Amino acid sequence: MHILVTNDDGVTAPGLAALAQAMRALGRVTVVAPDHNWSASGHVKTMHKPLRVKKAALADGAEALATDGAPSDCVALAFLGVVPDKIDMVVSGINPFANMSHDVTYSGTVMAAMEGAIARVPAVAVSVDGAATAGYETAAWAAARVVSRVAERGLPPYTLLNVNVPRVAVSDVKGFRITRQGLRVYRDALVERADPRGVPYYWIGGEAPTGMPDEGTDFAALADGYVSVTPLRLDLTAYDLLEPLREWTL
Ligand SMILES: [Mn+2]
Repeated sequence: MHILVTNDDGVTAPGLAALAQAMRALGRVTVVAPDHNWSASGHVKTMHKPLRVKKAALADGAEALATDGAPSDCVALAFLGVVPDKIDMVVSGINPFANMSHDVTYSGTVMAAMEGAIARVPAVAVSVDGAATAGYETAAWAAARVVSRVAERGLPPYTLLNVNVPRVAVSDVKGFRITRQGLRVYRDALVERADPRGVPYYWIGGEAPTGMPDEGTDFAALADGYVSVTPLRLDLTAYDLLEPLREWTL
């Protein structure tokens, strides 16, 4: 199995090195990652400027390729020929701070995995709750568990798994829960200041988001000490709205 590993925090991020190490136990690993932090960059396709690819080193010194494109660009470049060998799976992370609920649309980590789903290979995104001050050991262990199962079972086309790992030791993980997206509560607040010339500028600030730990959700799983595994699909159609909208007789 040839696994493409990427992230949104940049090629030198410790979570990427931890993920690449865990994946090497499961197959051959190629790393193509952004040359700087693209967190919260969402799903990007760079079309207005050239993209460069350079040899780089992970935090542990292992070989990687770095690009000046977004996380999803890294995956697209790999499939379009920057990585000549066939890629069997895309694994993205390990992102510090969970990517749950509506976060997935902002997340460069999850959208890099989604680019893998567009390329029609199984894809997995991995994030750890909080700032990962306890390290990436638990998330790397959980990623290996999920990815080895995906390798056995496969995933339907255009789907991916979004994995969020509690910030506890491996021995304290209660298990794995298959979850749905919960409801994220953002607490963004606009900060308006003046630049040195007196012209106003804006900064999106505010407090860290929270979430509703409803039963069956990603938030509830993490709150209860479980690894959350949420299946996502590219098709965002609101199927329950198709018939009601037809009744509008536009
Ligand atoms: Mn990130």
